[in-house]
Amino acid sequence: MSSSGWSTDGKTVQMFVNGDRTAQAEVYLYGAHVTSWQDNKQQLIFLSQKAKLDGTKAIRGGIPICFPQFSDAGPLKNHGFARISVWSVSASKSSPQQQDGSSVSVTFTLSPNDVSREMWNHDFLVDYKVTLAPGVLQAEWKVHNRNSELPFSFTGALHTYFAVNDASRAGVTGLTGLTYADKVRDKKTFTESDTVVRVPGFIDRVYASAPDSMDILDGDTPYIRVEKKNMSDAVVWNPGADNARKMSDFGDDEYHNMLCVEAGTIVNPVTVNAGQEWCSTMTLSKL
Ligand code: TA6
Repeated sequence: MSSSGWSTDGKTVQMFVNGDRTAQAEVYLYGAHVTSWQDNKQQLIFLSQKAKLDGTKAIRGGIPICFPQFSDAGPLKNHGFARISVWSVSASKSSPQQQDGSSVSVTFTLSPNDVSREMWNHDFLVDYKVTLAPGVLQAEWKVHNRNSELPFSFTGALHTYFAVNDASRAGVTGLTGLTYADKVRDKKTFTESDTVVRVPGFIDRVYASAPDSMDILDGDTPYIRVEKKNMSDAVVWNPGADNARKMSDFGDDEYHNMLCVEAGTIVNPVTVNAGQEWCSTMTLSKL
């Protein structure tokens, strides 16, 4: 008999599924930030040993929520304010509940705060539902425009840091033929010619109109599938040695053990009219 459930200490939410295949996940209320996803005891998400977990800066690793701006694609702070805000748990308000079956979902909610009003003065509500099941971690995020009249536009991404044994052997499939902006080459655009995008060291590419399913390879072995709905673009990032040394919350050698493959809406901002909502999903599957 499978059992599943969640608990919280007010700072983090621990989610679990127990059965013939166990799964666990951890989410910080700061940033609604997934910091761990273990499937059958294998850690699939990278978290820097030097990550700040005290709310003083964005958590390095896990799944940062980039909203309402992706990276430096606008006037706001890099990746916006969602990942540096404290979210609330909007699932059942009562004590943690056992949920039948072999999956558990917890929904986190963000509404305007002093930081967001300073940066981006809109009346918004973001719901972020994390679902854990054997072999699967899913994030569904909804952005509601609660302005009375004004539409708003945003860019964003789920900036997932995957744990890999050796980034130089990792790869990403599904990107062949796409146009990408290459931050390593002054954001000039190129067309992807490789069937498998490998990680030569520093890589930082925004692929436009990426497919809704991409596989991360460990060597030539399929490792994790990234599926997205209603997010048009994808990012592949590894800081490489030089940038790793410049990040105070990232170990000098940690770039060997992580690869970011991000689902996002980056190239063309999303516009949400007053009273409307935008919804997207990212599903990660252990292959
Ligand atoms: O998603 C890739 C990227 O935009 C890189 O350009 C790099 O800046 C990375 O995000 C990390 O950004 P952060 O603000 O978390 O250091």
